[in-house]
Amino acid sequence: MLLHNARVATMTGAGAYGLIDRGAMVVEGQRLVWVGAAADLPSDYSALPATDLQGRLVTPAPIDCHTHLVFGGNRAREFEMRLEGASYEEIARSGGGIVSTVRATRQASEDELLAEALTRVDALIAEGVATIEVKSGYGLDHETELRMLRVARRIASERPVAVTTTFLGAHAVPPEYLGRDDAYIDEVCIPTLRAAHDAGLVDAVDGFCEGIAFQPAQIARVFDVARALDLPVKLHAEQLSDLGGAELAASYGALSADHIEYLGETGVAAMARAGTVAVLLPGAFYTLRETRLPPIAALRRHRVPMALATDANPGSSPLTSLLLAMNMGCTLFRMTPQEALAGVTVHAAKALGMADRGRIAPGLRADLAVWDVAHPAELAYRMGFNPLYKRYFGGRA
Ligand code: DI6
Ligand code: FE
Repeated sequence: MLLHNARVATMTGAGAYGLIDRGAMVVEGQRLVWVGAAADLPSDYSALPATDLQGRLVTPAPIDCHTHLVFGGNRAREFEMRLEGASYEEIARSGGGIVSTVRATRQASEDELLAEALTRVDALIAEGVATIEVKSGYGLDHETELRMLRVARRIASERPVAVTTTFLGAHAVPPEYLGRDDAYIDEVCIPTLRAAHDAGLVDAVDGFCEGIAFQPAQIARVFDVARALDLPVKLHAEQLSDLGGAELAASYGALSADHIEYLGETGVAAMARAGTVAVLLPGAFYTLRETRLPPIAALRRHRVPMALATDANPGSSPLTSLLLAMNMGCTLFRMTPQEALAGVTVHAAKALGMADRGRIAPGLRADLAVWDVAHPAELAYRMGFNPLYKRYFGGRA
């Protein structure tokens, strides 16, 4: 198949957006086999069935590389409590927060969790998203953690989207282990990780390194198991305070360190050395009315790739729009529109360790988004507007 008459933001090479003005793409099966200026199209491709994209912009299909979109219930009441003055940490310490979603998730059946998750997945797909990372972490017991991961896997058979799963057993201490967090790690989190891995349900391992969650030494015990199982790691680090989480993650060669508002220069340098991606989550920054900005200047200086994601979750980021996350990345974090687009394409793919997507180049998956805009900066510029015209997932419209 030939796609032509398009402006193609390849997100490759050195130029802005890797833009090809009068571009064409050749797709064979699920893959791109040729990308370039229409004038250079080899003649043997010119007889292929062709689609005229009428000058529209084509980008790699966006990738949401950090979500918690499988969960039961919602936290609208907690939203009200915060507006009445309670802080996110106070609510968490008084038995609300993540633990309240754990209660609702434990009570929900697999089918109920799937049906609710699909409403959020559909919102992402409507913006062209083709790959979604989904975390566990609202079960915090053997049975419910595995149920969440099975639901995450089922999403990919219910919808034309790729899903990567992340085990987040070290997300919070469940009520039955209150005050016994080490016992939770050893008796529940680690054995559940092994079982989920045996069941083929785990692509990566995450943790929440924070005063209201787990200490670096506890995260390290989970990461040691991940390493033994040959699973990549990533970490919720420096979201509310600086515990040295990003540096710890980097020492395990982490795919990414996520949130990182409180990250300092040494942590940034450690990430640069390890090739760890910075996943920035402006939806949580916005919802929690955080004032400390992630260290964008230091990340740029150390050439740490920056990804952007929704962090879709019922507490700190009830956001299911990656376009809005791009807008927030620019307006709140002062990222450039080009950084924002790279953040949901090439760098999001890197944050997931997926080399076969996130750019438009021969050999890569034909996951493409076609937009009714003239210039890629328009994607991050508008708010609450979705200019998606068409989406290709593995070459299929
Ligand atoms: N940090 C977050 O922002 C989410 N998880 C985490 O470790 C929030 C999860 C929640 O509040 O339910
Ligand atoms: Fe998160």
